[in-house]
Amino acid sequence: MEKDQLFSLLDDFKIETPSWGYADTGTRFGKFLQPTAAVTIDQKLADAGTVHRYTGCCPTVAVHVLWDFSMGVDATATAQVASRNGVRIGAINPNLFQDQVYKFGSVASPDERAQAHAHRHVNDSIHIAKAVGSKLLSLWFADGTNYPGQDDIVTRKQRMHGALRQWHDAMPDDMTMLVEYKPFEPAFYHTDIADWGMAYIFAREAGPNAKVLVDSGHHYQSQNIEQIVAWLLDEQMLGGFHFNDRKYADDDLTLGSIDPYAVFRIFHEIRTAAEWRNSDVSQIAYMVDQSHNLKPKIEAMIQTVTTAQEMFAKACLVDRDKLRDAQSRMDIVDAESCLRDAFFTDVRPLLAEWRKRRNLDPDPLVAYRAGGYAQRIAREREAARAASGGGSGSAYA
Ligand code: AFD
Ligand code: MN
Ligand code: MN
Repeated sequence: MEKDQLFSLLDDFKIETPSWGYADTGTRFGKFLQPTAAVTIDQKLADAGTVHRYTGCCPTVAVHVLWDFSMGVDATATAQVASRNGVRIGAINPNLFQDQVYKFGSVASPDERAQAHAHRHVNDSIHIAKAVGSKLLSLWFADGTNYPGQDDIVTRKQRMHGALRQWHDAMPDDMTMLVEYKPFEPAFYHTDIADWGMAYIFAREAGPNAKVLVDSGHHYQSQNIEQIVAWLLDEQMLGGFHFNDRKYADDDLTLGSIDPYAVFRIFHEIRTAAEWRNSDVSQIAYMVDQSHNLKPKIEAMIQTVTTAQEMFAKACLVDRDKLRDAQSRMDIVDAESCLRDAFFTDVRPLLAEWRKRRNLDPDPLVAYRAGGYAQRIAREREAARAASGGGSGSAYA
């Protein structure tokens, strides 16, 4: 592949960062607070704007409605804050799992109050999306049960079908619904949207503007994620990704920190669909979904973003003419070598040149660290916490 062709593909490769990735989060065993952690949506958008300023490929920010839009606050004001930070609001994520009424689920719950609460919240979320110019309604449900017999699986399925159809039809025609799946957690026995097949059926049944969201951390260890991606691409049902990595379960490690080759193979399937089948891959929403427990949040976000660029660039370099020839000769080693040669190509010098041509520092992480942003916001946010009477969170500090 010619350098300019690669650079053009890199120009189009945009990755959305999540507002929640800049705030303090933890596990059910506790939270380790960071002095630079964002609290307000203004701080989250400032952090996201900083990541975009150094990487040049993160112009949009996914938001979580309950955490980022206080009731009664004009959503367009938040869109203006985003714009002042050089970014735009991206996917709108309703929160259908935190309120007490969701104890037995949201729309799949047998509790009609929960269903009504969820409908009100998603309709509010659609209004917010319209107000901020977002084209993506990204739905993840914690809905499920903890014990066999707790509720009827198919009755819950039907409740979910009804809600998704209703919300799909409530969206403007230029909005896309993303249906995300997750095999378990927080439900311990069954999750109502547990795998790609269920998400596919729910999206297909909801309507033409619904597609599947693949969260890379939401698969069992043995699952072949790139096969799922290839199938969804061929069915024109791949809406986008939540990028993260995991060694065992769920999704809070920086992308590629455990298995970068798996990330490369996902991008290889996307490039193959584009090059061999002329699939339109331009609308795939590449989004990060990770909430770094221990790493400094902005540094971890820059790591994930630059790793995604690196794996994508490697996948672009696969010699697919040579690959097709090797496959036609059923030469396994030659065919596999086409992928391995690309994967083991060090694309960092190419990425550095791509950045320099766009007046970006060749190494975003080094530039970010030298820029002093972390030190400044730590002082400002500590002062804000002190002024509001918020302590450090430790009994021994
Ligand atoms: C959690 C869920 C899911 C969802 C994300 C944002 O597992 O991935 O997309 O929160 O709501 O990670
Ligand atoms: Mn996710
Ligand atoms: Mn997750």
